Amino acid sequence: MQLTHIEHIGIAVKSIDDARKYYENVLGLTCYKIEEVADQKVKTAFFKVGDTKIELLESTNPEGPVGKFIEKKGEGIHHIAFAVKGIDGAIEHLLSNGVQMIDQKSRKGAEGLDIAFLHPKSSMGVLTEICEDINK
Ligand code: CMX
Repeated sequence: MQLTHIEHIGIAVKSIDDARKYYENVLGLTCYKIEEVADQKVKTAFFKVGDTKIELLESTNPEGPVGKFIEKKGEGIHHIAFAVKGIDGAIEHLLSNGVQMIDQKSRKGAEGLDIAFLHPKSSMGVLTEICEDINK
C-alpha cells in the first residue's frame, strides 16, 4: 500500500460561514471551493496548504455523520485523509490485515475523488480516509 501524502484533514464545524472567517482572515488561507455532498449530509469548504487541504465540514442533517459527531464531541478534527496510489488494492490490503472498512469498495467523494473510510475502531480512534484522484 503506497500513501503519498496527507490529502486533507476534515474539521467538523457548526457553521462554515463563521469558521471560514478564522481560516481566511486570521490564517490567510483562501477558500477555493464550497461543495455539498448530499449523500454524506454535509456541506464542505476547501482550503489549500501546500499539498494538503483543510476540509471544513458543516452538517446539513443532525442524523448525518458530522451532525452526530458535533452533537457528541463538539467542533474539532473529524478525520484524516491519506492520498493513496491504487485505492482498490489498498482496500484489499487493509481488509486482509483485519482492518474494519466502513466502505468495502471505493466510492465518489467530494472533489470527484475515489474514497473509502476505515472504521475508527480499527485506527486507534482516528476516523481515517484513503482517497485517490484518478485524474492525477
Ligand atoms: N472520529 C473518531 N471516532 C468517531 C468519529 C470520528 N469522526 N465518529 C464517530 N466516532 C466513534 C464514536 O465516538 C463512537 O465511539 P464509542 O462507541 O466509543 O462511543 C463510535 O464511533 C460510533 O459512533 P456513532 O456516533 O454511534 O456513529 P455511527 O456508528 O453511526 O457512525 C462512523 C460512526 C464513523 C461509522 C460514521 O460516522 C461514518 O460512517 N463515517 C464515515 C463517513 C463520514 O464521516 N462522512 C462525512 C465526511 C464526508 C466527506 O469528507 O466528504
